[in-house]
Amino acid sequence: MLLKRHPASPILLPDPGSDWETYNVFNPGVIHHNGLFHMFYRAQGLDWTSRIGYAVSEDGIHWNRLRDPVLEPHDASDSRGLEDPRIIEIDGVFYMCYTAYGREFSGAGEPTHAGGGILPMIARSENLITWERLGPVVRGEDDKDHVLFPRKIRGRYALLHRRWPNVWLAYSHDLRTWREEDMQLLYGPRRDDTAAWDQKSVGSNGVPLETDHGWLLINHGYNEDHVYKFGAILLDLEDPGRIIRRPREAIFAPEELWELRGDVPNVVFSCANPVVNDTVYVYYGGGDHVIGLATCALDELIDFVLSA
Ligand code: BMA
Repeated sequence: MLLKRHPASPILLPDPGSDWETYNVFNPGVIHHNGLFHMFYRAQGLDWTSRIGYAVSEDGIHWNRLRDPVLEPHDASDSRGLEDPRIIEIDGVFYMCYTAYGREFSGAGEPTHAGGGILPMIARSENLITWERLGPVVRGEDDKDHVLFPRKIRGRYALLHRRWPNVWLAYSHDLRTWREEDMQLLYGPRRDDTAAWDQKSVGSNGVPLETDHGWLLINHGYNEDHVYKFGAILLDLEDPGRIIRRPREAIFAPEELWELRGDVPNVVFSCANPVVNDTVYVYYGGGDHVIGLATCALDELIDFVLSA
């Protein structure tokens, strides 16, 4: 596999001494800013509700965590938890995409992750600790795994989001209004290819990487057996609605015990791939239980995608 586990993995574990991160820490967003790695991770404790914790590191491997979460439920729209943060910075302002899981929904029965109980949310911060909620991208559908591009494209903010089981591209002038006419289907699972690792569903990982060849995306998918793997995709820089390459081969798969077991089996799930000194740092949740790190040289990843 192209991505190699860092030998220190898993690099962050649940804290049995805490009430909100007792059981699971996973799926972190990470941004490298002013020489430090800033991590926002999903944590589940005694009430099994996801909160967003913060940790900081000089080397990306050893972390100092804040005692309290930086984001937690505040009303019925997110009372069941805040999940899977992805972070960008534009002009000194940080934006976090996260999934709110709540009780507010339109439909019959109880809300579930696969229904109207989730909202793909965007929040903003100027200091990484206090966050203001801007609002959701869409309402009333199974839509998550949303991630902003790290700069405006032709004057508008651009975002990838997953309308199950496909990935869509969307544009907005202000991050609050996302119009249906500014959205388009980008790619979907390889449904006709029964041997494909991404045969059932696909979604985005971390923030798209701007390279000379195009936007480099690391993405995820799963098959009928619900085994999560990562792949890579290259999009046109000025028109990310155009796919340049989509290799068939996966670049990472669950192999370690803490990826094959955990709270949910056979899961590697990533919301972060910052590049520092030409190395791609892929942070990911293993088994929805702990946080791992896998890396590769940016050049190698580009060569892999271009040679597909
Ligand atoms: C997805 C998300 C992730 C999770 C994954 C595997 O739908 O909810 O947070 O890691 O399922 O359980």
